[in-house]
Amino acid sequence: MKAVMKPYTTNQLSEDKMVETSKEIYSFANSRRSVREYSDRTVPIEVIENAILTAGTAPSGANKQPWTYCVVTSPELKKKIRVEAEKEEFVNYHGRMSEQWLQDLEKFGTDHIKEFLEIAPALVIVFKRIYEEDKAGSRLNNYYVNESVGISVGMFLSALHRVGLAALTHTPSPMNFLASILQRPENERAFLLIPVGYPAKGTTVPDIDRKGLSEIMKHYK
Ligand code: IYR
Repeated sequence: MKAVMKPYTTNQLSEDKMVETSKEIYSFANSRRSVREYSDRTVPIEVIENAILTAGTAPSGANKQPWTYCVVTSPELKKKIRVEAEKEEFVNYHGRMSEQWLQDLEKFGTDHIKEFLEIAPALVIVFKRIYEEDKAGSRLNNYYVNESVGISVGMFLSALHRVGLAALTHTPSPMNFLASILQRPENERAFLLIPVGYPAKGTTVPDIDRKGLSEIMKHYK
């Protein structure tokens, strides 16, 4: 089949303006932190919907858009999710994670207790769609699913940060319980659980550093 094309152009800026804008974007991105303590203040659902629409603009393998964003605001479901997540995390922190892993996490002060799963006004559970089904029930492939969903979540987190909301990329592991609780179809696998809300009054974040440019960029001229 022949590709159907349409014209496209980018927002053209002067080089000075590009440099200035890129610095602003970096400075803003660098102010984002993962938050583990939330206020119970509700968030307009439209804001979350728009952030999900933003996430849905991510590039994906063959434009298959292999993601489903489930938004949980029901207190009963949040409680269920917390109970199941804490069961798994208890086992993680008491034997499933290596000594080295536990040591690496020390500076974050995390443990198996996940209060934020009940307090944050919304839990966004991102599922990757490992395949699709056509009307006859035959399997259709998706491609580069982890890469695609990872990029999409990055855009989601940036959109939330831009409107002043906090989030956490939480990975209770294994995450199968999320598909059961939310009754997701067989082609979906939980990818990340993201509490969304306002930071709790007076919350703090670990005092950690980001790598410098020379550590994360190698320029081949
Ligand atoms: N999933 C656990 C452990 C954990 C793992 C990593 I890697 C982190 O960066 C943080 C925590 C938890 O959420 O506590």
